[in-house]
Amino acid sequence: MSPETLFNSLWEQYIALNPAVAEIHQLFAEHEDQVINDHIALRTFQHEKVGISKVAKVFEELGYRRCGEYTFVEKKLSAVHLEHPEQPSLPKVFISELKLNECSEELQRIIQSEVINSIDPDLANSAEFCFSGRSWDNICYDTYEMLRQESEYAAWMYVYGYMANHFTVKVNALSRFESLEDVNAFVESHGFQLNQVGGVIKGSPEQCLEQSSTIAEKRPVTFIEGNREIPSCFYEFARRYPTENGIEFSGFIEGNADKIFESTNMK
Ligand code: OOG
Ligand code: NI
Repeated sequence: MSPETLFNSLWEQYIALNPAVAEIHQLFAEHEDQVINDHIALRTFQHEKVGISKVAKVFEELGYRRCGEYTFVEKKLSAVHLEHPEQPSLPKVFISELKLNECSEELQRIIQSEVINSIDPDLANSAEFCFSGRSWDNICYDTYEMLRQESEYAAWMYVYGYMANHFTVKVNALSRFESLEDVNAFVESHGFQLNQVGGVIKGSPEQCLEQSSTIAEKRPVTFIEGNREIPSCFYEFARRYPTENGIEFSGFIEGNADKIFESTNMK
């Protein structure tokens, strides 16, 4: 699979599930020749069958290299980001995993039996794994609620599974917008809500990265108990600045990311 095919599959899955994202993208496309993606993000569980190594491998086989590591103590997450050294115009990839061994035994038991055991091992070893969505069925709303009390991340994964939970517009590459503030005002003026956790703009020019994101729209999901509306995916906007060496900062910032994760929270 070529990087173009992979990102295309991820994009199609993402906008099919998230009409608000498709609308926002369309609004940018009306004003811009092209809308460049800074990065995408994928989530998983720390486990040899499906962990970061499995997901990262898909990108590594396409020439991506691991460039940064991140830890989120409170959320019990660890993450890496990958870049493509030969094709820097390809989106960066941020992959996180929930450290199951730090979670309650109940959560571990549910994720192991309902999610991990249900994933076809061949699927987990394929490039398609990244956009396989939820390959387990009969999800239970009570279980979703229980997971959510402990980890919004686990609950989101239980419902949606493997997909890009966001794409990110690279603000630097937009010709009609000067600043992230301008982008935010544009998005809000069309009636879309932004994630306010820790302030709308996460980061600063001094940190060489400013980010904002929409709140994931709620989409209908079928549970054993019936249909419920559950936050799905969001859209992010990022502006990068050069570091002291004059080269654009290409990493991520734990303090920002910690808040961006919450764009898919139910509350
Ligand atoms: C990833 C959140 C972190 C960023 O740009 O810092 C992130 C996620 O929500 O899975 O995307
Ligand atoms: Ni992001």
